[in-house]
Amino acid sequence: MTTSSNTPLGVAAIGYAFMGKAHSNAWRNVASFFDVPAFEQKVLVGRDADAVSEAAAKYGWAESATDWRSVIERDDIHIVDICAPGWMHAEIATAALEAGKHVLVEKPLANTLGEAELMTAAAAKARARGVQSMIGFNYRRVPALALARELIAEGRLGTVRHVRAAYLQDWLTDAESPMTWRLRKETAGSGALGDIASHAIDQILYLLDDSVTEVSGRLQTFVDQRPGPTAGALEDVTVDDAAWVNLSLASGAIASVEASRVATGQKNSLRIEIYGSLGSLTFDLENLNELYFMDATVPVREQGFRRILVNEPEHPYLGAWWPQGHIIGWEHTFTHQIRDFLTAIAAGESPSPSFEEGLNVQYILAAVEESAAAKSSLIQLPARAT
Ligand code: SOE
Repeated sequence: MTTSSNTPLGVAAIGYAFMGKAHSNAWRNVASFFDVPAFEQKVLVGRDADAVSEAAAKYGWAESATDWRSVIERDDIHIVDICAPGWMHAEIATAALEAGKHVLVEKPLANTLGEAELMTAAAAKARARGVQSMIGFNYRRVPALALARELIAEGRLGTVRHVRAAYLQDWLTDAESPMTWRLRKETAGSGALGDIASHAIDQILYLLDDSVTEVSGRLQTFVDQRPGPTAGALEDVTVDDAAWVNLSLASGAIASVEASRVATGQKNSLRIEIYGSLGSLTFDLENLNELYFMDATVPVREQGFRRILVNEPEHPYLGAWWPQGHIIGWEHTFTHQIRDFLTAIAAGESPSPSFEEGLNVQYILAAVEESAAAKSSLIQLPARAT
């Protein structure tokens, strides 16, 4: 979609729950810290008129609406930010792209491979008309992880041999915790696999700039039924509580991914360890301002994991925030994401991660499901462009 450079880009966000709130916060703050093209927070869309109107007023949106279809047809809307659950992504994203709107969509790209393929085809067609699209794997915008990618690309780890990634949460540990849309296959697609293993898999592809050739996986549901909205009635849980994945990468490296929403005591821990021939890196999202670097090229008597406080103006994104040592948090990753999305739109460039990159993650998720259903067979993936 082309706009004259002095027309502010009109933004609509769809969804106002957890992710809608995180994205709204980013839209609200980004221009105070980063040099971004002019935009206006026009409209927040949700199904409950009163609740969405209240959220719009709180989160800085000029107005609210309940019908996303009429919003994406509006001439004053140039960007659609989809924070609705996965089962709505394909329909909204394809309609918005066809209407010529730039689209940012939360991860994972879609609930099914078929939907993800349709969305990617729509994104490619729209891109040819100058309409951009991006998937919200926000952890690519953690400064410490962006720094890790730079160090790996500079060869500081030598040849990367293996990666261990684990995304662990515990909000479903209690068997009495009620049903939500996240626990039904038809609304969420999968459980810990699509919700959080997708982040870990995306990180592996991003950090190593690599692709996956072989997949094996295992999925486990520990609590099969949970209390539904009717008192005393239980509903079937139709997604996994935990996912265990092994990956072979085109470079020759191997990786393991563990994801769980029943890892008692773990709140939002995305741990990544990368081991190379010349050094290693470790990271934990619960301490997101820190990256640990072991440089095996220094004399053995001086070796050891060194803590880098990723909080200097030289580090990715950080020059825009506070003086050194004034740490940032989880919400800043969404601000960085909006900054990168707006900057790419203004430059007429395709932002990353693209829908194609989201689709690559989706192929891996589908292969894990296939492998898990077949009880531990190895699924080969064909070579695909990133
Ligand atoms: C819930 O498990 C969740 O909110 C994910 O959906 C997000 O992507 C992740 O950032 C935090 O956990």
